[in-house]
Amino acid sequence: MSIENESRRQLLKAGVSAGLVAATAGVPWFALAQGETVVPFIDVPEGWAPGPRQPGRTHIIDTRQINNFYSDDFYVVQHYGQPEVAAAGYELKLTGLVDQPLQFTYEQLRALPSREIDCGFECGGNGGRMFHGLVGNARWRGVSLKDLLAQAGVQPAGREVVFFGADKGMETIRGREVEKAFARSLSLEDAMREDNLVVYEMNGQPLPVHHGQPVRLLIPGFYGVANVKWLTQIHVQDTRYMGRFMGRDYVTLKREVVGGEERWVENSVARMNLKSVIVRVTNRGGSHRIAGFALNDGTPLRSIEVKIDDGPWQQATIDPQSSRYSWKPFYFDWQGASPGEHTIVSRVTDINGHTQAPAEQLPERVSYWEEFGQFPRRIRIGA
Ligand SMILES: Nc1nc2c(c(=O)[nH]1)N[C@H]1C(S)=C(S)[C@@H](COP(=O)(O)O)O[C@H]1N2
Ligand SMILES: [Mo]
Repeated sequence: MSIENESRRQLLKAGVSAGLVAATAGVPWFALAQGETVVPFIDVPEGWAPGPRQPGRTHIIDTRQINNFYSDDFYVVQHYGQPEVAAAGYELKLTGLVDQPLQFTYEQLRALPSREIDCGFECGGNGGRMFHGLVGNARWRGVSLKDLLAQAGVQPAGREVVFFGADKGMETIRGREVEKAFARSLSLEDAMREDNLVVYEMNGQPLPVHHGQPVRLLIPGFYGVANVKWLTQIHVQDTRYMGRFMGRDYVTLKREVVGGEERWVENSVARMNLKSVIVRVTNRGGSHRIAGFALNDGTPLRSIEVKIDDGPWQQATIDPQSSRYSWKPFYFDWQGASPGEHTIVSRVTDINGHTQAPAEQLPERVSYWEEFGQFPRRIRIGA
């Protein structure tokens, strides 16, 4: 079975109905056809360009330029710089409330049974101000986190699993300057999910420095912040981990009704919200192709739809390479577009009937984390 057929099968299994998956596998919208031209967005300021990736820096991708299901250009975010952690001499420690603390060298990890998974994610801080460019999709290879934890034997008291990176920075906490490593945690239940991997390969290559060389965590369906890069220690404990990136940063603040009471609710950024964005419009002679991608926590999708001006919602086609945790590229062919300015927007619905809402209908959101409302785009069709 070809990779395309295999992922089409997985997508169907994941609940995306056959009619929504393009019949011709492997013909997504990424590569421009002969004579196909890009229609510029008028909501992108003239000259706006995020620029190339640079060592040690945040890297926003230009979502108009997405040209591959597997990102050649994958966003980069880190908070304490990019440490150089060589594979030679690397060690992953598994400590805490386990029967048998474990240590693995890079070679030992690579010798364990491994799995590949297609997984896309975005930064919890991704949003319209960078045209949703803190995003990427890749094929990852690594070993099962669950198997590592099982091998160590989590003791009954173990509740929380903390993942530490090799990168460290100074933090001022209640007036005291202390050195802290980047870390994130998961409940034991979340940590034991089948698809979580400790990965060492990305798109068939060893992880590059900026994506966590030599080893990182991959929690499919979660925002990027969960995927601890330069992973050196996994620690099982019986209390909640309260570090900066769990308890202070990457925390949303929303006005919500809690059991009948209106309250301001703070949440640690975790599972990705259901989201789609349009990133490109092209002129294909007879018609215009509106293209974008959707992301979510892995819940199977029911549909992705596109609306033009005040028209009806119309069914888009989902790239058949899509699978449960990958991004889901989509396109809609717009016939008879009239010259002039238009507003176009997409929305995604999952099998539970949850639909991506217009931003105005979402709860009041004070922080910029988790921007997942509908994202209308403006374009001008030439005469
Ligand atoms: N060790 C470490 N891991 C980290 C971070 C970090 O600062 N240090 N940043 C996190 C955040 S906020 C994001 S969005 C993703 C980005 O992953 P990428 O750079 O591979 O795209 O890495 C996560 N893992
Ligand atoms: Mo992030």
